[in-house]
Order: sequence, then structure tokens, then C-alpha cells
Amino acid sequence: MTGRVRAVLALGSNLGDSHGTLSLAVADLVDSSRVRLREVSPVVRSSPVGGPADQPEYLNMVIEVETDLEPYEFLAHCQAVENEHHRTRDVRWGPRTIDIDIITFGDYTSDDERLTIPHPRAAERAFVLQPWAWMDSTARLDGRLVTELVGETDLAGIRPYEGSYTQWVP
Ligand code: PH2
Ligand code: MG
Ligand code: MG
Repeated sequence: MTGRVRAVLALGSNLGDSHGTLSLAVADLVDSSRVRLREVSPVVRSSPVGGPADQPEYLNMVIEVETDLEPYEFLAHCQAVENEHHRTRDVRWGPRTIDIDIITFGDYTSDDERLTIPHPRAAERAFVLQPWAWMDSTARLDGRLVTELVGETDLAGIRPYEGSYTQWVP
């Protein structure tokens, strides 16, 4: 694969074996000749933002991949991995085994309801910005440094997770 685009993905899980599911989802996302893993963030525990009040805490992480898939092919690829891990879509912002959101896709932008890029809520979400800033201190979102954006968000709901993916990054 001669990768064309670097894409940043945010992953979250708050049902079942969340850590195991995140690990398998990352492995599945890059188990393709068209997608290559570039960077993996630490995992964070995070308080639920929105959705039902009584849902469990999340594990969240961010990865960067390189791909030569087109944006909607890449979306379908991410959704296929969600489906493999029994993702259901019952309640908006409700508990889920896995959520894979495309945050950025090179310089591509889109306002489509199925695929809005950059992700419309990423700039406010500490559970996306903090792991992303740790992964890549030079990353930018809408022209702003992610390390600066993270300083403007409420980090109270973010806690360290005592496992780390960095051990198995190739
Ligand atoms: N995802 C949501 C809604 N709320 N809260 C946390 N902490 N982590 C998430 O991944 C998350 C959320 C919708 O996708
Ligand atoms: Mg989401
Ligand atoms: Mg999603």
C-alpha cells in the first residue's frame, strides 16, 4: 500500500471487556493491506459525556493510521469493525461495546450527516483531545494545536488507565 492519507480515529467502549475490545478493534482496523497503523495513544478512563445518566465509565483512546481508501470506503471499513464487535445503535450516546469515530482524514472536510469531518464535537471532548495530545504533540484540529485545545476543556472526567497499548505497537 502506498498510503495517501493520515486519518485520526477515536475509539471508545463502556460495555463488556472494554480493554480487550479496544485491542481487538485496533488489530482489526489495521488487518488490511489498505490500512497501516502509525500511532497509538495511551488509554484513558473517562466519565460518560451525554446519554443516559447511569451508564458505565468509558475507556477511550486515539490512533493514527495511513490509508489509501477513499473516505466512504474508510467509513465502511470502520463500521464493519464496529459490527464485528457487536456494536448496536439503540440509544444515542448510550452504552456501547465499541465506537469508532473518524476525527480527521488528511485535509478532507465533509458536512454530510453520515460522515462529518473533522468530527463536529472533537474540539470539545477531553476524552478525544487528551489521548490525542499525548500521542502527537504537533497534531492540529481546524488549524489549532490539539495540545492547546485540550487546555480549554474540562479534564475532571479523565483518569489514567493502568494498562498501556504502547507495548504492542509494531
Ligand atoms: N462517546 C459518546 C458519548 N459520550 N463519553 C465518553 N466518556 N466517552 C465516549 O467515547 C463517549 C461519551 C458518543 O459517541
Ligand atoms: Mg462517538
Ligand atoms: Mg460513532
